[in-house]
Amino acid sequence: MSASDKIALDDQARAILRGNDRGGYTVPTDGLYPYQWNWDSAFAAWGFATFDIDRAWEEVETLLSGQWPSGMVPHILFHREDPGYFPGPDVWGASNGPIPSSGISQPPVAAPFMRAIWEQDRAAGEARLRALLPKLVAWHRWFMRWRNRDGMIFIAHPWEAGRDNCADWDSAMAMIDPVGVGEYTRRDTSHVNPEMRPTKEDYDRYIWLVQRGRRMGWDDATMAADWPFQVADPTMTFILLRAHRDLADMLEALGEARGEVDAWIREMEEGALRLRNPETGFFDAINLATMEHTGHLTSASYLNWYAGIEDDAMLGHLEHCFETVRYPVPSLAVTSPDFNPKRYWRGPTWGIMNALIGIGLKDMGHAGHAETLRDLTAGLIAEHGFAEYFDPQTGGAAGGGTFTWTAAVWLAWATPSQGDS
Ligand code: 9WN
Repeated sequence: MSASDKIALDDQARAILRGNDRGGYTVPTDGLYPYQWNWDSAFAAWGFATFDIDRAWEEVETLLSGQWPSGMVPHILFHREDPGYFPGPDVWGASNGPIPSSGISQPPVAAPFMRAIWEQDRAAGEARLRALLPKLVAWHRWFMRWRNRDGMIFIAHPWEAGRDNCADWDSAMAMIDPVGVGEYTRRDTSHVNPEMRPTKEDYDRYIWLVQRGRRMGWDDATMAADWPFQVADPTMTFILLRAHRDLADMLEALGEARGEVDAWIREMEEGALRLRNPETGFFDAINLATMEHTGHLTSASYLNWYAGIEDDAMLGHLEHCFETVRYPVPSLAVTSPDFNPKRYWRGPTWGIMNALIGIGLKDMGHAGHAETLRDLTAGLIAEHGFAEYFDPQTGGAAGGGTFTWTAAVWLAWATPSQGDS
């Protein structure tokens, strides 16, 4: 990549973050996603930190300002109503927190990215971090209380994992009969080619679960007693374990007690290993209704290093993936009968997953693998733009364009400029 191409792409990425800034929070992309999404925002903050540290802090402060009294931090904050997205605040009916929101959470990448921001801004950022840490502790405690099964973290809705139509949920979704869901109008398929989005069968179940949560007042105890979709998820489990480690280190650095978080780490170090499928040897999800492994090798399977877990078999799978897939890491292995290169989380490559996998690899001493993945991701974005996700075989851009988290991943991780410093 020439120096001028690199500068142009860095400029473009910054312009995307600025363009998606709605004042204190960033939307994932204009039109398709007009609200503040939880893990998108944490990525956005990481991206902002490369050129506007104050704006980076502000992003996570706004996100955590939507925290519910239970500690839960919602997956969507509906700051200003927008008819362009379905389901909106009226469908969720969740008024449990200070800002209208959804009733579920999303992968807690906030702690790792807040640590990255604070490490660049130790002196000035300390007071801001100190104010936010209790909120992070409360959110992590909520996961340990309401989404924990033997040290594995489960999701109560496919949207909670952030990998909406992933094959990992198929067996649990098949157990739901979305009777009475009624008529509704999707908005996503008017923004994006329907072949790149979840099917109507998926959406009927997504909305049916939302209607059920709403009837239960999104009350954790009521939901825990009778909830038909619970899948232990490698995204949530590996990310929360990593997030606990970063949180504990930040608490210690600021002179706060870390014992409670250390106990969670120990519990999850054991729990995360339960996600290893004894038949295939790789990490996958478990449908808690049947206790069966789902049997799918997904991009989330490779988050073990991000959680600080070494695994030779996963390294072998990754090397095979590098040899056989032009633009890794596909959200579902290309050899799977369910692989679809265009349909969202059933095949496409996502820059955010690559960044998390790459960070983990580097942290665990696999610098060569991390660099390969970073170079391939940089090439993908440079050739095909700041898309929401990409066809892993052709690199073709898919989903929404001018995407916040792809721009953030570029600035904070993929851009060759990162190697300049
Ligand atoms: C539902 C915003 C979000 C991401 C998710 C991604 C997609 C929403 C949707 O977009 O989900 O939450 O309507 O499709 O799957 O990971 O946070 O970018």
